[in-house]
Amino acid sequence: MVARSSEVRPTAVRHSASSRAGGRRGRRAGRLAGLGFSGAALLVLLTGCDVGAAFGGFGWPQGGITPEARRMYDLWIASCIAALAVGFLVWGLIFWCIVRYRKRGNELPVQTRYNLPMEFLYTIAPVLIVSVLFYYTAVVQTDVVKTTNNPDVTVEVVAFKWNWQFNYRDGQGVDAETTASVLGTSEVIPILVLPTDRSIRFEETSRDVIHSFWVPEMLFKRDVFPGSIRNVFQVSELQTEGAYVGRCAELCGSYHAFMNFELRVVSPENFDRFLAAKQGGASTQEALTSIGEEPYAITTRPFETRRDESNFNPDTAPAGTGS
Ligand SMILES: [Cu+2]
Repeated sequence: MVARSSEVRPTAVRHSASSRAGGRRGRRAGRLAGLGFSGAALLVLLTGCDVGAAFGGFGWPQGGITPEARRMYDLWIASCIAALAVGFLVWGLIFWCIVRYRKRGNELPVQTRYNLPMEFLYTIAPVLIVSVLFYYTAVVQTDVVKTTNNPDVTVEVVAFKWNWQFNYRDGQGVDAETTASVLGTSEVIPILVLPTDRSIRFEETSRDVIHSFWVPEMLFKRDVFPGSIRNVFQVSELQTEGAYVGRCAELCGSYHAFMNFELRVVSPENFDRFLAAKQGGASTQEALTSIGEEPYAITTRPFETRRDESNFNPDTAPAGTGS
């Protein structure tokens, strides 16, 4: 829309009349902006790495147990802080404009158009912000999905309706051999025992439909596909011993919600003893007991499937034949 000439006051006249005042205002605005940024920087320094914790992780799950999880968490927290800094700047400018240029009479304020420096700024600034976010996202993502050829432990995750099998392998790929195995049932939650301080490669495959392997404390999940697709990911180490619930994160059928398992992180020495006991023929529960661990899952429990002769395909198949 083109404004009538009477609505546009010549900016050059105003400029000469108010250049000194504008300069003072500019310096004051600069000081204020500097003060704001210093305050924000001081806040970050004072609270250190707890900025995320102070704000509940800005909605991101906390308590990651792998370096990869912590890197993703840090990226999220830094992105949130950057977004908030831009947000406060924009909100501040909006409110400043509302107050500074509120209607004081019938005279129109200076109509500013085709301000090239301004247009250049609000085109370049978002491109720069997105580029920086993209760069750090690409760096973290590349790091998180990185695999190596010589992990310390390789475990094959086999998903099926509706449970898990974990196979400890002597190498990588489909041609490697399983040296020990943990199989979940409707009565016993499968426990995936893994060591701290060692790199671990997960190789995923499904027997039927798409599932998803998810341990929330890894802050990472990956789909498990049937057929020849073998999804692989790796963690450089598990940093904290303990028991962590694992879930299927893909709606895979009627009993999807029952596909829980437990990740039990133990010391490398105990892991070696556990694996030796399994390879010697012990059950998972016996092997866990032998290293002083609880034999059954402590973070979740088997669900009552309520499957019996009266409700499991009563007209078409005897109970227990599956679908
Ligand atoms: Cu599933």
